[in-house]
Amino acid sequence: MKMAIAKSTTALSLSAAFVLAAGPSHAEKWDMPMAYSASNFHSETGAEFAACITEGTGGEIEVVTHPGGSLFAGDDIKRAVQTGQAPIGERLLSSHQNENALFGYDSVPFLATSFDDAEKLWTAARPSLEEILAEQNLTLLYSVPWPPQGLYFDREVNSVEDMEGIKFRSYNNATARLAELTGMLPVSIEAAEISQAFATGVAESMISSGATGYDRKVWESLSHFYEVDAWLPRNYVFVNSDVWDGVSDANKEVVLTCAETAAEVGLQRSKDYTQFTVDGLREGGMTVEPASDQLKADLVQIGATMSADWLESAGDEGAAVIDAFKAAQ
Ligand code: PCA
Repeated sequence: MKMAIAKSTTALSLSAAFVLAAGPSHAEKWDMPMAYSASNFHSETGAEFAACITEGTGGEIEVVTHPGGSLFAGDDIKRAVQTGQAPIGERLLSSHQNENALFGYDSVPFLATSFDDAEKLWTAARPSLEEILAEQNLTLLYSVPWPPQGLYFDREVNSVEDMEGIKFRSYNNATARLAELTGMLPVSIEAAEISQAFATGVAESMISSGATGYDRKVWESLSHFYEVDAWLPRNYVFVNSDVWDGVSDANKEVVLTCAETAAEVGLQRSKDYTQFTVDGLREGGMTVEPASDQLKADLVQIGATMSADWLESAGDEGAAVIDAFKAAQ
């Protein structure tokens, strides 16, 4: 019996070796750095996208995802792909707002506060963003929104006055500006690091989705989540344009089809996870409720300032995006 098993194992490994040796002649491995935890819905969608390409190209392009900032930290992913250190990657689009204001189009407070509007705004902004990315040697493949952004605190907060002096975790320019305008103290921290930042008191609050709070179990340190629906920022997946140019037409078709599916599946997941994760925060012991009327009114005022700031920095191109979005409503 033992012999038979040993024999068949050898036969198996031999045939596996044969398959490998006889595999596609132009096989390429694409490492795909991602910033968010493996269990996050963007990462799950990315893993399916990767498998779709590997399967669809018959292994000619094998995409391997590296979630949680394990290959490159979130902030380094775009540069890594631009310079060819990684062929493909995923990043939060608005984290590039300091390079070009247009990247922050999705973090303008109260401009698009529902999934439908976020898609319309994305459709309006996409051509300009693709152009900017192309100039940076990057080709956009797909993009998926995060759920609506709400405010997390380690205490009850009913007005902007209550926020004075609170340490606020920011993830892009807009969130840092929000902290400034509300009298809070911004500290920039990647999602992968926030559990520790909250546990050690480096940060005491943030604006983010229910999904990120749930992923990072923030109820261990924070107590309140206010559903503000300020905006729906997006992640995007992009490939180095030189690498992309080298892909055969047939494989490009596979990648683009997988990308289209990922965008649809990711959007649906984002919608489904909105309620699921907000319920999860509640189950974790947090108080989850809409912002008070006072807080809402205060935030609308701050939002108006931030919108004006953004329009000023994004110029004509930014104004054209807003016009196209309004026309689509
Ligand atoms: N989660 C990401 C960005 C937006 C979101 O909902 C984060 O907090 O880093």
